[in-house]
Amino acid sequence: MLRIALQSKGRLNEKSLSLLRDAGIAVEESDRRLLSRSSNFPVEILYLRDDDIPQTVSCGIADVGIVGLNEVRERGFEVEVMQHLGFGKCRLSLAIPKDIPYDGPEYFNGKRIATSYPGILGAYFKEKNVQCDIREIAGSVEISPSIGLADGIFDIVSSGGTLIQNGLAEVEKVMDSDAVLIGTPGLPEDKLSVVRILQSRFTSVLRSKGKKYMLVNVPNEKIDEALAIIPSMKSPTLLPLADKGWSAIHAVVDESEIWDKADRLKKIGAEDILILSMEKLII
Ligand code: PRT
Ligand code: ZN
Repeated sequence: MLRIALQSKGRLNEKSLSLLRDAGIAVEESDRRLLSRSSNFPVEILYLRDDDIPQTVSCGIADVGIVGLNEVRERGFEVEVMQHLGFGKCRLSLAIPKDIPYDGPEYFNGKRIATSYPGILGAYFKEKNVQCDIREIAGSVEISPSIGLADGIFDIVSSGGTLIQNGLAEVEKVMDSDAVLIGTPGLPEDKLSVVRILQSRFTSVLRSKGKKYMLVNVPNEKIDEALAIIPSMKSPTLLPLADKGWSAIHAVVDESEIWDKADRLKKIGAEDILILSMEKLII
């Protein structure tokens, strides 16, 4: 039985559960006790605050966990980062009041910076050889400059809206973060084999995101041109139609490119372009 730690509530909770469900692992919504077992896969889920996940995984109380890379780096516990999961994307940045001129990290020498991430910030300033007064605070970091508690902040930024609302400008990005799958270093082989299945299912789920299945009928003499427009993951499927002289191409394409490809295919004489949702892409 593999034990996986997830955030109990908060920004990563719902997406972590969705990822497990999309990977075919039954997790009961109503069953949000501290520890619950999947009915169809050998995992049990331990629900924790995200702050506690790196340590719990590092010492082996949970075998794996899903948490923001920022928390992993801040806590500094020894864990293996096994897979980037692509959700919970954000960055950790330094920001100062927007009207103050900024000329590089040396600006922060002698300044007071409020943050909930003193570990990451301390390491960054050490590398830049900047001496700064780091003030650790637990929440509402973004209001610290306006109430005179700090000269700047170091915090999570996603859209940037919170900084703008508080009259701050982002001046240095220190790290990018997303949700990651972490594991206890040196997991035994029986657990690793379950982790590998989990990772391969996650990869399939992540690969199918933003993809569509395209079917298009083309005159045979235009097949080469059509194939150049729809490069596929592997070679696209080509099937003859009952109507001689025509073939159907089936291919997986990025959703963002659908309209552009459809317009170009129509221009070369393609017809009946059908776009279907793709639920899974198992490789
Ligand atoms: O209760 P628990 O301790 O488990 O949760 P938490 O309150 O500590 O964390 P939570 O749930 O807020 O965030 C969990 C993780 O989500 C973070 O550690 C990041 O890895 C990730 N994440 C992604 C974010 C954001 N985006 C985000 N925008 N975490 C926080 N924010 C906050 C940020 O602190 C700031 O206040 O959103 C604001 C900025 O957003 P924008 O869009 O205005 O720039
Ligand atoms: Zn937290």
